[in-house]
Amino acid sequence: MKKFLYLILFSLLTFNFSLFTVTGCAKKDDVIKLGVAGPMTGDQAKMGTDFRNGVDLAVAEWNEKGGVLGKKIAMVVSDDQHDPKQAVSVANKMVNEGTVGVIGHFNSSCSIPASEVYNRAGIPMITPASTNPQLTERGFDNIFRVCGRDDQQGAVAADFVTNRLRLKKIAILHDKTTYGQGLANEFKKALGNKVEVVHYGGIIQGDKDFKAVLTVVKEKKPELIFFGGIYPEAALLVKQAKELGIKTPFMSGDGVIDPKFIEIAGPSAEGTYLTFSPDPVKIPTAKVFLDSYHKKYGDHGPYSIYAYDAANIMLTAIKDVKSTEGKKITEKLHTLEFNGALGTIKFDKKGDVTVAPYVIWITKGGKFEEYR
Ligand code: ABU
Repeated sequence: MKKFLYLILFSLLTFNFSLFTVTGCAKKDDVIKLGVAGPMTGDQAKMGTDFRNGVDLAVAEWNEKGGVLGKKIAMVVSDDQHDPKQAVSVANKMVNEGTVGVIGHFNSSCSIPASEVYNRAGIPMITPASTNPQLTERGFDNIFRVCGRDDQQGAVAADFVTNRLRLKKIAILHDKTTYGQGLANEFKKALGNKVEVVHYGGIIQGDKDFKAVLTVVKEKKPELIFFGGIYPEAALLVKQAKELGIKTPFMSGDGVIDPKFIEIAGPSAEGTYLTFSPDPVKIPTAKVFLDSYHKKYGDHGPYSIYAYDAANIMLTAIKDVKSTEGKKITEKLHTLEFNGALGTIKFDKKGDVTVAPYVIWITKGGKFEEYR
């Protein structure tokens, strides 16, 4: 009961928090509402928090300069709990609340169904992190992403495994989600017939014991285990593989690059590979963002900077068209060349970024670093 009451209180607070903080005693219509949606609670809450902080920083900077179109910006935070049904529900709530644009969601399994709601309502959505190709393949002109796609990162991972590591026998696991299974499929497709896939199968997201499936994988003697999924399960897989005496290298995608992975996996995380975009610490245009973010929220997460740029892109489009009309903002987003913390971002006709550079990362000394 106590937990239930806490959840209700949290939902109320997260949904309206910034509205209260920004507007004070202003009327609701005196603000422009920008939505931010992702997993704000539960085992992926770190990603949602990174989104919220990134958008919060952008909104604070705009509000310090007077807001947009002469109004203050209010951030409307929504928790989808990485549940597709909940994502549709919060999308409907945000539409009904009069949100003019949405930064989110995190999970492709949430972004895809939620984007149908935003598409019907004509509200532009920019996801900082949903990488499943399907998101931008349905002809929705108001749906955008500032990250790359899994067909791009799957190809980079396959190239690394075949041409750099020169491996011949791979096991592939996934978490049966739109993202996890989608990435596993793209990786497998890109491997072609250059390697033998000795095991391909799913695990259940939320499970805590993967020793049965790992024992099956061990018997097949793969030279690498690839996992399509998110850090909570990836960390347990790596940890339990080590406990079973599996020395095979482990590789995954962008859903795993979070300090929580290393925290949960401990020393077993050492030497694991993943694909993600280049380190923002090495991007000169990201320095101001990183300094401001660290001062206000502490360490940045992998997608904090993406959420920050996505919010700035949305607000710039609103400013440029001098309107909060979804159709006008959407049209502007398709032509905007935005110079932000990540560098220059431009969208193609589908709503994908025109440049999506994926690189290989490795965990070394308890930290993620780009692999050279
Ligand atoms: N791209 C990483 C995890 C988010 C998603 O696409 O589901």
